[in-house]
Amino acid sequence: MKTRLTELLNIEYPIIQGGMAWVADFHLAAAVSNAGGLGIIGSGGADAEWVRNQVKSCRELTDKPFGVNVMLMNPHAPEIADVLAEEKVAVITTGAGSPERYLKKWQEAGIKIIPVVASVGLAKRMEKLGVDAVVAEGTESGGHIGSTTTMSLLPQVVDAVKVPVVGAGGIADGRGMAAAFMLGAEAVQMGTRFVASEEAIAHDNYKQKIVKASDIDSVVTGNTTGHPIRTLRNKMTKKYLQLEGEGASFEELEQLTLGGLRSAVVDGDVMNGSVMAGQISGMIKDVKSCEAILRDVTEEAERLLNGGWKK
Ligand code: TUI
Repeated sequence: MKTRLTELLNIEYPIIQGGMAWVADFHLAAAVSNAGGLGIIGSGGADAEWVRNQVKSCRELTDKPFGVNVMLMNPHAPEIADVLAEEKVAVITTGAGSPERYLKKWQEAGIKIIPVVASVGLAKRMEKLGVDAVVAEGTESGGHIGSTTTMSLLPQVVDAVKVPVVGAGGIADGRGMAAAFMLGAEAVQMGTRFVASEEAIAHDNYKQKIVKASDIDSVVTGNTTGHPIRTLRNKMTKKYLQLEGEGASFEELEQLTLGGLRSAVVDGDVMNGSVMAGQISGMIKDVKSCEAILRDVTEEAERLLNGGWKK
């Protein structure tokens, strides 16, 4: 499947792996890139030295292009931005904010920049500043989310910008990929599907929580604090939503989630931790290799897009 994005990124499959904090380290990024997609190291709340070491380790495992995601709410983001320019990584994706202040530096370093956006407004602003593509991420996604669904957001972003658009949020198989292409996407970004992969370093409890999830098992916490986060339902979300309903303060709510992603991903505490995952979790029924994910998703999408949906 050749698109402007497979050309731009020099990849075989038009599939980008989401830059998930704690889960997407160099092991996952290298596995996805080696299998022909674009692997991404998720820098989350890490510091600049961690990021530099991850980039170096990833380069030892793959000669293929890979990227780094910068979570813009991270207080270390300015130093990480410098490290990525120094290291001249192939691609940067950004999330949870506008990367405006870093764009010039990254462009001068020859880095391809693909901000994740949750609105048409930010997509247009990014295009004006010369980014290479945008990821239009719907509210079906796990983690930090906007409010518009992929089905509504993606075609509106496609209509608003000329740069290639990556569809994300609620995509985990060839049907989702084909649907995104029908809406005008030239690649897809998948997160949750790659958490449930053999190569992801997430604790097995985390992977099994996704595999066992049903369609209605994800919830959004933080609607009242202005930082909505989608996670899988557990003891923590029950308490959080109860407190939120009672009008608890930001500080009180934050206390419940502090370090929660780490404890779920690293320690496997999926009862009290933050199990960030998308709405499509209910459709994911197995843990398989990144290579199998990329191949199965693309093969199914190609068949459907070539008229294979007809009975
Ligand atoms: O960034 C994400 N998803 C994430 S980041 C993350 S790490 C985290 N951990 C704890 C608390 C908070 C975050 C987990 N999941 N997705 C990309 C994304 N970006 N989704 C939505 C946005 C977004 C939202 C508003 C981007 C820009 C924006 O407004 C910026 C502006 O200035 O208009």
